[in-house]
Amino acid sequence: MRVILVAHLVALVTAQTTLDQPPGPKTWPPTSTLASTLNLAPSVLPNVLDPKAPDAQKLCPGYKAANVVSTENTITADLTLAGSACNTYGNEISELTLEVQYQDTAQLNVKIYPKFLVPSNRSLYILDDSLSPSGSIAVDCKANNSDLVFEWSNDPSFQFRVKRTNTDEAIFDTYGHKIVFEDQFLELVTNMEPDYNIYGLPEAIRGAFRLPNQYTQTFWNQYNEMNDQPIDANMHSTHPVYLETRYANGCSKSHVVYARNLHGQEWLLRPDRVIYRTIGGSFDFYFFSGPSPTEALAQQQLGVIGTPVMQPYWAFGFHQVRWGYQNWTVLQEIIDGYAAANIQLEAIWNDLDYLFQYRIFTHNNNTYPVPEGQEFLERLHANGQYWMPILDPNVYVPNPNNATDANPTYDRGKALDLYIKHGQGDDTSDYIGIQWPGFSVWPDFLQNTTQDFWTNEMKMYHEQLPFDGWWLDVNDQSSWCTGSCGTGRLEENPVHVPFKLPGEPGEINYDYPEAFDQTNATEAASASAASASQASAYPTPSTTVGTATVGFTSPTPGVRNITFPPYALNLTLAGHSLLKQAVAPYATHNDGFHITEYELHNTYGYTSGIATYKALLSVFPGKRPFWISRSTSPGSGALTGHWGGDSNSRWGNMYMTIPQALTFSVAGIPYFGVETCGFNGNADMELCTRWMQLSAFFPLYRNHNSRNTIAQEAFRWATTAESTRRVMDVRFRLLPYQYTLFYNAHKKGETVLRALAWNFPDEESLRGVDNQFMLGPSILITPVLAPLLRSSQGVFPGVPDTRWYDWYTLEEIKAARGENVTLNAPLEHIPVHVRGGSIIASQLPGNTTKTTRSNPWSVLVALDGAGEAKGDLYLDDGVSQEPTDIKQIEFSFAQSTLNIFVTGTYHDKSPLANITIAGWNSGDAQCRGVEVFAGGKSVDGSNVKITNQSGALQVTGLECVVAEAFSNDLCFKFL
Ligand code: MIG
Repeated sequence: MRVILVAHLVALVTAQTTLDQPPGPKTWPPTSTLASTLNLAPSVLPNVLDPKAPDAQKLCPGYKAANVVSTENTITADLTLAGSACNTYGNEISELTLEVQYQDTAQLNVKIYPKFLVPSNRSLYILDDSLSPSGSIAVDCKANNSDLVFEWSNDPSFQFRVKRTNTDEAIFDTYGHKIVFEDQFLELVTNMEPDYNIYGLPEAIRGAFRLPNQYTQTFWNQYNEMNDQPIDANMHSTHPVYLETRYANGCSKSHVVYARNLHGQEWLLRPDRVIYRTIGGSFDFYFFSGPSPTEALAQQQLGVIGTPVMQPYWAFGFHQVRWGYQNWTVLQEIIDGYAAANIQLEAIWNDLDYLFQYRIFTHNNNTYPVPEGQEFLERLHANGQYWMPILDPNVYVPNPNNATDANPTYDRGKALDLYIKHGQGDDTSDYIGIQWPGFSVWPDFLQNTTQDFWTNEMKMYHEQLPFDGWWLDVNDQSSWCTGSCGTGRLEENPVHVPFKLPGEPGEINYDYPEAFDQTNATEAASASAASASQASAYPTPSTTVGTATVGFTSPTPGVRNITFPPYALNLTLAGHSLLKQAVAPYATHNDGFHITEYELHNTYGYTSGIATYKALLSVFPGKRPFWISRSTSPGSGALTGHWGGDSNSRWGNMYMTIPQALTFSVAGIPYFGVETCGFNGNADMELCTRWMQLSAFFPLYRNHNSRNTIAQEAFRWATTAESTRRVMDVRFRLLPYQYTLFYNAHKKGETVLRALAWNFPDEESLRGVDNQFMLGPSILITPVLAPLLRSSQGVFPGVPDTRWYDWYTLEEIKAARGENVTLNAPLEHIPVHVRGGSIIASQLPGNTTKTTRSNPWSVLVALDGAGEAKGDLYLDDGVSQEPTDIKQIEFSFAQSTLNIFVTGTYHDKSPLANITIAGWNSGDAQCRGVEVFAGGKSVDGSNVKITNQSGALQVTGLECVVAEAFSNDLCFKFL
């Protein structure tokens, strides 16, 4: 077996690249050979799982710092190898540069990179700004006014710490560990305090938001078609960033650590340390001092990765999609279904079905003909609704022997020679893998011509079928064969993907959520019988894709192996291969240095994203691009949102969407949502009801389903429909609030979905809470996350100092600190609470965001213990890229008076109808009347009605009193 394996390897591993010799002293590549003690077998277990794997910390010498130069805001030094090279998983680099920058009061950057850097050193590819944003020194930043301080020592080898200036506490500390820097392996270890609290490192599906202290996160973007939603594993996106919170004496401090490197990598969380390993690139750490969690997250966005893109208002409506909507008529039926059920629908989305044989920028002439589509879209747009088709970045290569198989999009790209190259042997031929349409190529978004190509394709398509945005799928660079498998085989095109599609014989899904056998015993029994007979008819469902044999190599001096690097990342795919189900690591870009996917794989989501964003700006000049991306990396939040895809219709998957969403808040991508009711498998009424409730509080609210499972649109079950109508009412009333949160995120780096611990940072018992979450500072959601329950449980943070009100009844909650309160939650109901001290402006919900935006306003004032509250509201036209006409409104309530302070000129035509004050009764006198002042003058308020119910004061009829809802110096005095 071993012999066969090795033979395969020799055949496959032809992608070895010789490193270029750097200028300067010939100390690198090193002359020493592999330490014989390492004894790496050709095929070893992934190192993180292999107890016998060489330990670079023990074997490597580390570095010594010399020639240290400090300025008022930088420190630089030479780092020289402190002994003979260990070459554990690559060639050790003997001379490095240390560069420390005090970039801002709360931001410190530590870089370590090879001293002799030449751009063609592909294995050492230092992340260019065009691939991910970086930070720089703020004009007036000096080391002596920083919140952080860099400390280092050479004893026994170079090590460093980043400390808080005022407390001397180290937030990052490599003391006692070595720096390991090889061409295919970098390692650095930071000491952690016992029982540490860290959050982030997306993308992964995990059972907890607070990361375990024994956990490994691998990053290599992959789409595992055979194993949807692997838990705790690498997924589609790479965000090497975490937030750490430390509690002491009833207070907390938080900081963010961001390691700017997008090579394949691993974060090993261990009880007393975090071990950071990458298979290339450099160390480029950013530290943000907080000290509150939301401050630290804002600093990361403002200082380096960029603040989130401003979404159009309609992004916050409700979206419906499924794989399997066969034609325009079906789309119309879905739209009509929602209208008949009186459930809001903002946009109808298409999966691959609308395309001609899955080829991008085409349409299926039989099922999605253009003339019918144009009529359909005209109707849709006239109703204030939108169409969002799917877009994949791969381009189908036509069969050269079949003239009718032409693909003009391919031809236009080919004429510009902009596809990613094969990278083996003949460097000029294209890399041809397999994607949905068959053998396909991938645009190389590093080339300028690719932007023009992408923009042009989009514009031409829009002239035919005026789409409103895209969801860009599979830009994690999935390819379902190994290597450039289409080379020499194009006459077989269009080949079927090398696995069965959902619904094809043997792939019929009989899965139902847990407890379905109790709620629907008969149907569950017949599904399980059908499932058993399918299993016997198709005993060995195909689970292997491609033919690569995978093994890992011993490092060869001076040579690197980018197909099977010596350090094996713990990827989910068979053999932990970098090569499987994705464009191969040796495929190259046309950038003059022929940079390989080994370096750039995890950046494809970002580069395809920039191209898509810019192309959309050309299609819709002056308008905010609306699109979401399957694959993201630091910087993507400034372009797009993300969907946590392909979830299973299971209760556990629904719960795990909360930790997943919160990790994307850490990564600066607030426009996040999931496949509501689950993608794979059949949902049932109860799961779909609860999931529609939960997702209603995620910024992206989208129901999506796979092919050939049972339909799960919100109107399919009467109870789900009723529950959705109720929760949609809450969502729509919160639209202005959510939109304002996005504006604050965009302008100031504030977060949208928040962990309870972020809004109440000193309450240590909240550090692991993820069965509840908050939308902004004021709205607390306590969803039902398990079957058969008619209640949910949660805590009310901040009590007794903080008051909480039930959203629906406005009754005040009575809860003790830390008490796990059981809340009544019949099927149609999700518990939602408003935090005392908040003011929220709402509009009466219409059937789309558009109609909602012309409805009257209400203001909810939720009083705190002192009888006060405040809030803000941002308004603009909802679509302009850089709106010049905006309005910002500050509400404040104190001493029984609501004051409204307005800046900006945007004119909103809707009147203010109602004011509701929650918590009015406690301690306050009964209200007898309200006096309205506009611009200091009293206004006749005789039409105003005042009612007082369950502690909430309702003032109605204001629309006749106040002409414009929010004008300056408007003031309401409650007598
Ligand atoms: O290979 O288009 O996450 O939403 O339905 C990727 C088919 C397949 C993955 C997306 C999912 C979509 C599906 N796609």
